[in-house]
Amino acid sequence: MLIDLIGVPLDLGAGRRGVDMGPSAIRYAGLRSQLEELGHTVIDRGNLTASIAETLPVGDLTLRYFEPIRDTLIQLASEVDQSCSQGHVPVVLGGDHSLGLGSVSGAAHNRDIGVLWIDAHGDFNIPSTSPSGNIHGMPLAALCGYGDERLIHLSGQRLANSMINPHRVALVAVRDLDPEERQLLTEAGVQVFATEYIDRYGMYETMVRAISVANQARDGFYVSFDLDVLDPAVAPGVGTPVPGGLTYREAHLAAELIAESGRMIGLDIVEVNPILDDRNCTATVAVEIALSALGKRVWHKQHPRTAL
Ligand code: EXY
Ligand code: MN
Ligand code: MN
Repeated sequence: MLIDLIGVPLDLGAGRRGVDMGPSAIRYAGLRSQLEELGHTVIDRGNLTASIAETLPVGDLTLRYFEPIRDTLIQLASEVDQSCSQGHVPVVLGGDHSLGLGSVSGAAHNRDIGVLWIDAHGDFNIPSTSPSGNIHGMPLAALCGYGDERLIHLSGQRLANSMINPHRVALVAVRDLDPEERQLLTEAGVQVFATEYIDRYGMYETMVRAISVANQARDGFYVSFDLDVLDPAVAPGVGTPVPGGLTYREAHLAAELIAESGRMIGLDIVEVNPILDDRNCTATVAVEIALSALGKRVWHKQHPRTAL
């Protein structure tokens, strides 16, 4: 596989500083060398430019830092689109989750894709339902056509063909939704696999179903993985931790099943916050999960009883 690493040192979409250092932390944890050991060819495309909060006005309080975020997301969409067009797999290192609007828009440009959004949160707010005005709580809604026009049409024409069909979106391991965000998810028809679903049916069954939702799209699916989906005991270095998250093994099983499907066209690894982390352990887990999603196995290359 040809893998493009794209760093996005952006934290303007989050409520607290620090995730802008995520790309460095993830690189430092050895992503590139371990991907190469797996046999992949890796091109590190460096970091995109992102502004820093101290130099900017917040702007509209219901869509905080919209303009500088948009500037970064337009760059990102174009990089991801290019990477996919070349038949490469873009791996986007965040950065706050507002970047998912750019990466998935780029992957979806003139392509029919589904989305696996693996996150403690729904990221399905619109400005009028958001309790914070933070754009990292809104990207999935915007991708599905909900919310402020400025977010939905990031750069007008160029991304006009990038809308995601919400029926091809699976939200996995969510456990913190705002009341109106919940209503919007229902209205849109997103398939929500909340933590209680995982408790009942297990991670294997949950992922088989979630993948089958995203996999209905013609050109495969994009995976946007927010580290706060893990339990804070495993991944403490995130800005918005929520108790009751995935175990280390559940997250790996999810990643392994994604790899086995052979249909992932790109991957985001977001919300790693080195300031809040414990000796870079969250970035280290992020790297391990990315490796599993890109084919790393302890032993079985293809488990005999898995048919996806
Ligand atoms: N739902 C809350 C909000 O919209 O402000 C929290 C969103 C956190 C989003 C995180 C990173 O996935
Ligand atoms: Mn998120
Ligand atoms: Mn989250």
